[in-house]
Amino acid sequence: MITFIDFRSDTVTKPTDEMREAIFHSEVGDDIYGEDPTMKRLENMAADLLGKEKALFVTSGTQGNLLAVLSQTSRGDEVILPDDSHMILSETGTLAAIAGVQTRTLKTSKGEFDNEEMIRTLRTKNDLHKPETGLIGIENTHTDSGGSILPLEYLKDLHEISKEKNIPLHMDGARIFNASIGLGVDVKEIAQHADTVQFCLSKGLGAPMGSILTGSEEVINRALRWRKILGGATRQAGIVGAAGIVALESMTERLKIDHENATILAEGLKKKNLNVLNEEVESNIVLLSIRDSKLEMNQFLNLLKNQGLLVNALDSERIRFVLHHEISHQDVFEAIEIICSIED
Ligand code: TLP
Repeated sequence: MITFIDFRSDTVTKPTDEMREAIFHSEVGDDIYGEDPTMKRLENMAADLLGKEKALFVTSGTQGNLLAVLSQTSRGDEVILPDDSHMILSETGTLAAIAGVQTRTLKTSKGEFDNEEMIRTLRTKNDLHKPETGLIGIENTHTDSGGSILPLEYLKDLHEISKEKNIPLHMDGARIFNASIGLGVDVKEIAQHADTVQFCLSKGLGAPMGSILTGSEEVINRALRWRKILGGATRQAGIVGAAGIVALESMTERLKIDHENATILAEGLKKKNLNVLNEEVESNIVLLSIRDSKLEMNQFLNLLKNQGLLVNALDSERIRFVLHHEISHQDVFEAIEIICSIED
């Protein structure tokens, strides 16, 4: 049987033995009655880590982002997002389908808006014809540019602009811990520059499911009601919360290994003159362009798969490699050999 090295995503990671042990021993109660001690511990721990008043466990990153919009905007508002953000490209149109907001996209440079353009774009005047800007969204790390990290100075400036206009700033921080490790700063330092932050337990941190939405007590209380409306409230939630606690306690520091492996992969491919799109690897994602290959994307992916490598294509030209704790140094060297052999 072929064993695959799975670069498709960090979402494919399975719970560690320590997580399974914690799940087995977790103390649970009915979370809708507010009686699940493990879930309370996870939410308090997450709020403390991010320096926010309150945190809420949600079933997925998509749900966390949607709740951030539902609890901070009104129907008919516009939400400004990067044109290549996950909230625009890969959340099945939730903002239109459920939140009833109008999305307005702007081009970014590696996830960074042009702040001058942002100032011109925000609509706060009470003009009967125009939607009001209800929220600005950013993504950190920014997947589509290869896991780039938004600089702290940039975040500070953008948050100043949003505060001045009284428009909330939401960070889709699905991989905010990768950003924190990449910058070498506490995650609080990043989270302080957004009003709400969603992060995923189920990606590089390895938990089997769940994300966390953090923010002010007022906003998170609204999100709690919306989560119930969406059918996202659960009962003995500590069963999964227990794995989330292990993820926060023992899986954040090791992300630096994934970043190192991503750098080794990118450098290895560059050495063989393959077209790596990351100028510099900032976190755990490497993008490879096959624009100049004689092979079509499907052929390329099938050849990789036949040799034991699973990857995802972002589009017809770009392949995404995501590093995670189930991919070792040795796997990376093996992968470089396989990828290069396909282009030979
Ligand atoms: N991203 C997944 C897939 O949906 C593509 C992946 O493999 O990268 N924000 C960002 C930046 C994300 O990358 C993702 C998931 C989400 C939000 C949504 O999280 P989930 O899948 O838990 O709803």
